[in-house]
Amino acid sequence: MKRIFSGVQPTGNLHLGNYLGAIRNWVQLQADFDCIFCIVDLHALTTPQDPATLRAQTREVTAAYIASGIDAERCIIFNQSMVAGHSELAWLLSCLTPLGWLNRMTQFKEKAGKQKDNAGLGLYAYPVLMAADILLYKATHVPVGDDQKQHLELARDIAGAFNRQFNVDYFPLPEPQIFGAATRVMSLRDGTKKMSKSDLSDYSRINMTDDADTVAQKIKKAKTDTEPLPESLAGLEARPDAANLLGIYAALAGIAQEAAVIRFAGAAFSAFKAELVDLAVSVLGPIGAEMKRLMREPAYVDAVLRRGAERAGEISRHHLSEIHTILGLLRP
Ligand code: AQP
Repeated sequence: MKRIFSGVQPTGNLHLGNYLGAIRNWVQLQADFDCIFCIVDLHALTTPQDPATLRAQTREVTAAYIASGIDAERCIIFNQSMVAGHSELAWLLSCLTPLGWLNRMTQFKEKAGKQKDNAGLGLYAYPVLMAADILLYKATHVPVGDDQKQHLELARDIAGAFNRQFNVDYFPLPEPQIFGAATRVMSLRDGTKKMSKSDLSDYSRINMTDDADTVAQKIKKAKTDTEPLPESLAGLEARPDAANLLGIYAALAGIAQEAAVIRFAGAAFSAFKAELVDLAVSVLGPIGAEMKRLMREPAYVDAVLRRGAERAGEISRHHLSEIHTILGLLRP
């Protein structure tokens, strides 16, 4: 059985990068995999969160999954904290994880910055919780963006260490699920930085719930350079803002970036941006509208999460009982 596990943190401002780089791809996976899509609220707690906002954002991510086309019957959709097995397995795995492995994680270094001694233990141990998320369900494949590749490697190392230490073939080593046109969406204000929820400027990103006027404003103001668009892909070198906008166009249109370059070869940014606005609004408009509708029905969204947590909890309990036995934890 091929099983996918993936998740998004409910940290607000879901954006076009989250959609094109993650959620949209997951929709395609439903046909071929047994899919578990989580809202990883425990991961969100590695940075300070306001409780009421966290609850609202958890519902927002759930709404984004459903509005983007993830089928809550076919897949399991739930929030991580509803299944206690994630925290428990994270502890069990943390006892097998050498500090040296965690010390190599670049995301901790980036997020903790110079304030390393003040960063929480949770932020440091984040990759072990991520390994637990995946291994709890014995997921075989994990769709990951560039930024999470190192963490998936660690999950594989931890799975291997467990199997070796207890001389079992219990955890499958999860494979990265790579997509043909992996999309990394960059900031609209700086084509060298990834589009991010936590960027202070709302103009750096297109949010999944932005209305048509806002999308148009943001694209019009997106950073460009003074040259017309290039005639070939090679002409995008050293032009990160142009490359980003053409990449977004290509991803939204479902074409290769080279095809987008050819379509707009020699065009002025103003003409290209007008077409990009129309395309972005036509793709995101219906999804954003459906998200807003679902967010007005929290009881429905909560019911989806509860049902998902029941289904995930069943798998989790079954695996944890096997893991306890392997570890020698008595289950009288
Ligand atoms: N800019 C992006 N381009 C492509 N994919 C992206 N993802 C995030 N940003 C981009 C993918 O979205 C999924 C969920 O990400 P996450 O919520 O777990 O957190 P993140 O990767 O940390 O997202 P942000 O926006 O960058 O949040 P902050 O600002 O809080 O750090 C992942 O699959 C990710 O690859």
